[in-house]
Amino acid sequence: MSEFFPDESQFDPADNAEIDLVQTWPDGFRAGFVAIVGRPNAGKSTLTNAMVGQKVAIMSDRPETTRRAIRGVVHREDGQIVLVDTPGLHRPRTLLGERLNEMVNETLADVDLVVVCLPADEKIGPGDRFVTERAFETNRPVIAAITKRDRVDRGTLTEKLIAVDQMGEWAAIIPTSGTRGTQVDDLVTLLLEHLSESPPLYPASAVSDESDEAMIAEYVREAALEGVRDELPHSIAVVVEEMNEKPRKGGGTTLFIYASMYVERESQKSIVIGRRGERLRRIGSEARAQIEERLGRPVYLDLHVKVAKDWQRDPKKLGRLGF
Ligand SMILES: Nc1nc2c(ncn2[C@@H]2O[C@H](COP(=O)(O)OP(=O)(O)OP(=O)(O)O)[C@@H](O)[C@H]2O)c(=O)[nH]1
Ligand SMILES: [Mg+2]
Repeated sequence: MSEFFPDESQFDPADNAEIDLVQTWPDGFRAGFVAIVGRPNAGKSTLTNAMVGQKVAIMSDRPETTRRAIRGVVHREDGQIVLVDTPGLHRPRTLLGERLNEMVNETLADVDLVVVCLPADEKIGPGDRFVTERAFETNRPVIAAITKRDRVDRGTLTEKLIAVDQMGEWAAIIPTSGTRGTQVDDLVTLLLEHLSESPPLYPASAVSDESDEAMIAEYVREAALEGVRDELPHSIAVVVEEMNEKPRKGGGTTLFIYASMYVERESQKSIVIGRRGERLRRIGSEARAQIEERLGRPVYLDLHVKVAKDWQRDPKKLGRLGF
């Protein structure tokens, strides 16, 4: 057993009750940062959540759902993996798109290992080759995860494995299904094998480094993405403006959350709100259910839809929306 304990000389013994940094780990423990990359919609966030065993990143069938590098921590007795789920690497059409790609490149510059997600049910395209090249340029080991394997038969999977094998010098190739959990533990084992011995990087209780506010905004956006088409998914951004506690009748408190949902045009606003506000109400109740589950307490969610004209192309507005 190795042990980490803060240098006692720095502490007054009376403060010992404050120390919550004691961590021990077995010999041979491994830890490191792993980037999860791939083109939009490849199944990166679904795979990340499956490995973490908890939802740290929102998922949707709309491309470019993930807009930040989201860290999720996998804890095992023999190691700890900090997964960094990234936005889908793509040919940018807006300033937002450029910033998302920059986030992927920054993540790639800073990890120990890279996983490239390649969906089993789609042919390898220029987008996949582009991401794969970026991954190999890191000079780190690169593992290919063939995602969504539940969507194809054995024959198709075999063809895919052969095609992927020819793309480069992979450290390993593994077919997975994030939704079914197929080979997800095997992927974790594989990742640990390619990481070096290291003390844990995060406390044993850490699952994600996302703040509650950031996660709340993401849950709202996820609910809003459902059922919208064309350019609208890209145009939606959500910001939590304010959160405060108010006493509840009969004791306890309710958390009041005030969030704004931004779209780029007036016409999009009416689509998001829906007939007689029906759609907005559905978004609100879906998001609220998820927020309550995450926070383990009742919340009141106040959602406003606002227009920030062409925010995806406007540096100032992007800044205000956190990009
Ligand atoms: N059947 C099946 N569907 C999957 C699997 N993994 C992901 N999906 C679906 O594929 C879509 C995209 O999944 P995400 O995990 O959001 O993809 P992503 O790569 O994170 O996408 P971006 O963040 O937009 O780049 C969603 O509708 C998922 O439900 C899988 O293993 N099996
Ligand atoms: Mg994603």
